[in-house]
Amino acid sequence: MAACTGKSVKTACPYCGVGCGVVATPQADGSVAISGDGEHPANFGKLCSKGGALGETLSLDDRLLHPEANGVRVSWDEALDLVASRFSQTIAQHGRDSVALYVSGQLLTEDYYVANKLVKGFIGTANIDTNSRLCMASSVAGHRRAFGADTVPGTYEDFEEADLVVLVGSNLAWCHPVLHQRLARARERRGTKVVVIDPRATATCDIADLHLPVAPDADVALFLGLLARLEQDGALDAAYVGAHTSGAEPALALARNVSVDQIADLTGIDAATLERFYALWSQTSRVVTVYSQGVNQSTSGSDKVNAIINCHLLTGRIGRPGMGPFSVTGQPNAMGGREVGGLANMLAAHMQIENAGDRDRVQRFWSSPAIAQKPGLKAVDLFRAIGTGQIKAVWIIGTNPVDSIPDADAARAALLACPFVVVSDVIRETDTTACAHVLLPAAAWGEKDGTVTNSERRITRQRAFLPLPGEARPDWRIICDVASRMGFPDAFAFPNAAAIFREHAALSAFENDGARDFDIGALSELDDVAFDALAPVQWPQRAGAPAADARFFAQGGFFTPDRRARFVPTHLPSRAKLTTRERPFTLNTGRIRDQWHTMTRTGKAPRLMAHAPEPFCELHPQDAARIGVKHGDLVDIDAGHARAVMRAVITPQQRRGSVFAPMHWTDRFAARARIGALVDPACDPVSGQPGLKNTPVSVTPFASAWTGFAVAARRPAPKTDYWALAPVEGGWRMELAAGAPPDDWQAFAAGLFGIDAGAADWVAYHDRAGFSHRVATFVGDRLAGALFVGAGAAALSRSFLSDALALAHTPEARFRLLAGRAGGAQEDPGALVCACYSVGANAISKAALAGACSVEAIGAKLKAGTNCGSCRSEIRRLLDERRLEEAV
Ligand SMILES: Nc1nc2c(c(=O)[nH]1)N[C@H]1C(S)=C(S)[C@@H](COP(=O)(O)OP(=O)(O)OC[C@H]3O[C@@H](n4cnc5c(=O)[nH]c(N)nc54)[C@H](O)[C@@H]3O)O[C@H]1N2
Ligand SMILES: Nc1nc2c(c(=O)[nH]1)N[C@H]1C(S)=C(S)[C@@H](COP(=O)(O)OP(=O)(O)OC[C@H]3O[C@@H](n4cnc5c(=O)[nH]c(N)nc54)[C@H](O)[C@@H]3O)O[C@H]1N2
Ligand code: SF4
Ligand SMILES: [Mo]
Repeated sequence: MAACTGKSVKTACPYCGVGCGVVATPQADGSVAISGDGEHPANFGKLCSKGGALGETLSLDDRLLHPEANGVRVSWDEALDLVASRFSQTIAQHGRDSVALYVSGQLLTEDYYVANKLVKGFIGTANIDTNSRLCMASSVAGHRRAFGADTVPGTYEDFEEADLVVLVGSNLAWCHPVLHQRLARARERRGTKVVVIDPRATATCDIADLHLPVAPDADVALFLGLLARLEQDGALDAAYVGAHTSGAEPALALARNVSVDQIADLTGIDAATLERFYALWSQTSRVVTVYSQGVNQSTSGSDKVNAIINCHLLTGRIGRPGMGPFSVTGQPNAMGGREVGGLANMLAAHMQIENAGDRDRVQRFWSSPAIAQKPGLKAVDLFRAIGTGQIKAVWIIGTNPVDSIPDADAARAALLACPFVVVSDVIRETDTTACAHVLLPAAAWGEKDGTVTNSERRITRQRAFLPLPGEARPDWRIICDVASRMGFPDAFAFPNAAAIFREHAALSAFENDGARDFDIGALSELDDVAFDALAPVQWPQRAGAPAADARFFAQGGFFTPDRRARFVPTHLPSRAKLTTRERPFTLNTGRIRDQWHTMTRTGKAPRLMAHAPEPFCELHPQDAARIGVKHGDLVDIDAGHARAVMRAVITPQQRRGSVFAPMHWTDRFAARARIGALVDPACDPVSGQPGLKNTPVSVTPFASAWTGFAVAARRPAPKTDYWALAPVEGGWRMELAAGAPPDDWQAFAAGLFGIDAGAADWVAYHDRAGFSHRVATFVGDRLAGALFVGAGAAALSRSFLSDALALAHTPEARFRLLAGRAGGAQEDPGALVCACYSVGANAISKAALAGACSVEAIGAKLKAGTNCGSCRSEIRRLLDERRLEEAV
C-alpha cells in the first residue's frame, strides 16, 4: 500500500494500554501529522507527550530493512527457508520442546494469533511465552483464581463515575497519561477522592488526597487489613457474597488474625494514616482500585491482586458503574495477547491448557496435528532453559529481552550460546538483535494492519498509512511463511490480517454458549471491507446477542464451574527483608514520562529525550547524605552479579532505604545502565512473573578522575567508564566520566567524534593548573564536535551547546562557543518540562517569580501544560518547590 499524501487515516497509538485513537496524515514533505482521534472512546482526541511525538519517530535511518543471516544480507526465501529448516531439524532431533518463541504484547492480535497457533497447535509445544509475563501475568493469575477467567470487569468510565479511586503501584500520570487526565477532570467535576499507594511520591500524587508510601511488597498486608476492617464496619454485602461467591470465611479468618500494629509495622504506614484509608474505602461504595506494576511485578504479585479483588467481592463492589478492581494494562496489545492465549500457560481464546476439553476443542477447530499437552516454559525459565541448552532454537518477535528480562546479562549469555537465534524487529541495532543468527525485518507501526485491545477490552484497528519500507513485512505474514515451510501450508494460508481476525473471532465463539468470557463471534463474519472500516468496539460481542452491559459480574456469572467467584486466602508476608548489610537498599525500577521501554523508538525523538537525557537513580536526601552523594554526582549501583552507573537525583519523593532507576537505558545509550542486568530473577510462584521492583543493592559514589560534556554532529562512539548519549536536533549530546585523563585531549576528542584530527579545524582552551579543557572542531562553518572537560563543566549550558550543532559559526563565534554558554541576554531554558511547547524548568521558575503561581497561570503565560497535559504535575511540583524556597 502506498502512502496517500493528505489523506487522514484513523489508527491506534502503539504505546500504552490506554489505547488512544490517533489520526495520522502523511504530508507532502514525507512527514506525518499526528493528532488525537476525537471520536475514539478512550481518548476523545487527547494524546500524551509520547503519542503526540509519534511523527518524530518514523524515520527509516536505523530501521532493519532486509533479512540477514549471520551478518550477511540474504533474500527472504533464503531467510525463511533457513528459519523453517533449522526449527524443523531441531524438533526432529531433540523433540518439540527444544524450540521456543518469545513474543510481545506489542504485536497485533493477528500476528499473535498465528504465532500461538503455530507453536501450540502445529509444533505441539507450549514453549511460547511473551513479555506480558513480565507485565500482566500476576493479574492474569489473580483474575483466573478469583473469576475463573482472565476478565477485566470494568470500563474507563468507571474512573469517572467513582467517588474513590485507589491507585496501587500505578504511576498513572506518566504511564497512562490520557486516562490519568480523564480521572483528573472527573475529580475536578465531582470531587473524586484519590489515594495513591506507592513507595514513591510519584507525579500521580499530584491529584492524590492521600499518599501511602508503602514499604516494598507490603501491599498484601495492607489489603488484608482492609478486608478485616470491611467486615468489622458491616460493609460486607451478604446477599452478593452468599449468592455469587465462595470461600469468604477462610479468607476472612486469615485477615482477622492480623492486627493494625502488625500492618503498620510491615507497611511502614502509621496507624492514623491507615485508619484514614480504611475508613474512606469502607464508607465509599463507588470505589475503583486500579493496579499496575507495583502490584504485578512482585514475588507476591498474584496474592496482591487477589488481596485487592477479595475486598471488592466482599462488598459486592464489582461490575457496577464506578466500582471494581481494575488492572490497567501496559502494552498496546497486552489484552489481545491474552485473548489469543500467547502466554505459555494459556490456550487460545481464554481457554485453558490444563483442561482436556479445551485442548480437544481448540485442536478440532484448528484441525491440527498436535496440541500442546501441558504449559510451556515461562519467560524467566525459558531464558534459563536457553542457557542450559534445553532450548536449542528460539525466535524472538517484538521484544528486547537482553534489556528487559531480569538478570539480563545471563539472558544475553544464554542467547549468545544458543545454537539458533532468530529476531524479528523493526530496528537494526538493539541489544537483542546483536545476539541473533537471523534477523527478519518487520513492518512497523504505520505500515502494518490489524487490531489491538486496550485495558477496557476495546478492540481498535491499527491501520497502515505508510508504504512498507525496504523489504519489511508484517509479522503475521513472516510467521505464516515459516509455518508453511515447516509443512503446514493450509492452516496458515491467510491472505490478509482480516482473514486471521475472522478465524480468531470464530474460535472465540466456537462451542462457547456463554461458558467463556471472551467471545467476539459477532465479528467473525466481517468481510475485508467491514474489517477495514471497523470502529472501536468493546468485547464481549456475542453473535446474535448484543452486549447488554459493557461490564462483567454485577450479577455474578463468574466463569468457574459453579459460576461463583472465589475468595483467595492471602497470607501476611514476612517482612520484605531482602536487604543485607552489604546491600542495604531496595532497587525499584520503572518508567519515566517520555520514554518507552528500551528506547528503540522514543529514543529517536530529541524532544522526548530532553526530559531526561541521562540514566538516573533517585535517592532520599538522608540516604544520600549517609553515603556521601550529592545531587548530580554519579553513583555506582551494585547488585553483586551486575553493576550500573547513573546520575544521582536526590529527592524527598523517594522512600528512605529504596532507590529508583528507570528501566529504559540500554547499551545503545549509556555505558552501563541496563538496569535489568541487576534485577533479581525471583518470580511469583503462581504467575511466574518476576519481582522487578525489589532487588537488594548497594549504592556508592562513582569514583572518576574527570567528568565532561560533549556535543557531536555524528553519532559518537564513547569508550569511557561512564557515558550517556542523547539525540538533539542536528546531532548528539553526551555526558562523560572516566579514570585517568588522556595526555592529549584533542586526540581524545578526534577519537570520540570519529574524525581525522589532522584534517579538522580546531579551537581549544586548556587550563592545566585549574584542570579545564575545552576543544571544538569544525567542518566548514559547521560544528562537528565540542568537548568540555573538568572545572566548570557543571555551569555549561547544555541547551546552548546542543543548539550550536544546528547553526553556522563565523570564526569569532567559534571561540565564543568555548565559553560553553550564551553571552548577554540569552538564558538557559533548563531541563525540558513541557515537551509539546519545549518549555524548560528555568522559564517556569522565572514566570512563577513574576507572579504566575498556578499551573493555569503558567499555561496562560508560557503555554506549558496546555496541550497534552503530561507535564502538569511537574509544573505544579516546580511551583511547590518555589513556594517552599520562599517560605524558608
Ligand atoms: N511513559 C511510559 N508509559 C508506559 C510505558 C513506558 O515504558 N513509558 N510502558 C507501558 C507498560 S508496558 C506498562 S506495564 C505500564 C506500567 O505502568 P506503571 O505500573 O504505572 O509503571 P511503573 O513505573 O513500572 O511502576 C509503577 C509504580 O510501582 C511502584 N512500586 C514499586 N514497588 C511497589 C510496591 O511494592 N507496592 C506498590 N504499591 N507500588 C510499588 C513504583 O514506585 C512505581 O511508581 O506503563 C505503560 N506506559
Ligand atoms: N527492570 C525492569 N524490567 C522490566 C520492567 C520494569 O518495570 N523494570 N517492565 C517489564 C514490562 S511491564 C515490559 S512490558 C517489558 C517491555 O520490554 P520489551 O518488550 O523488551 O521492550 P520494548 O523496548 O518495547 O521492545 C520492543 C521491541 O520490539 C521492536 N518492535 C517495535 N514494533 C515492532 C513490530 O511491529 N514488530 C516487531 N517484530 N518488532 C517491533 C522494538 O524495536 C523493540 O526492539 O519490560 C519488562 N522489563
Ligand atoms: S496515553 Fe499516550 S502513550 Fe498511551 S495510548 Fe494514549 S497517546 Fe499513546
Ligand atoms: Mo508492560
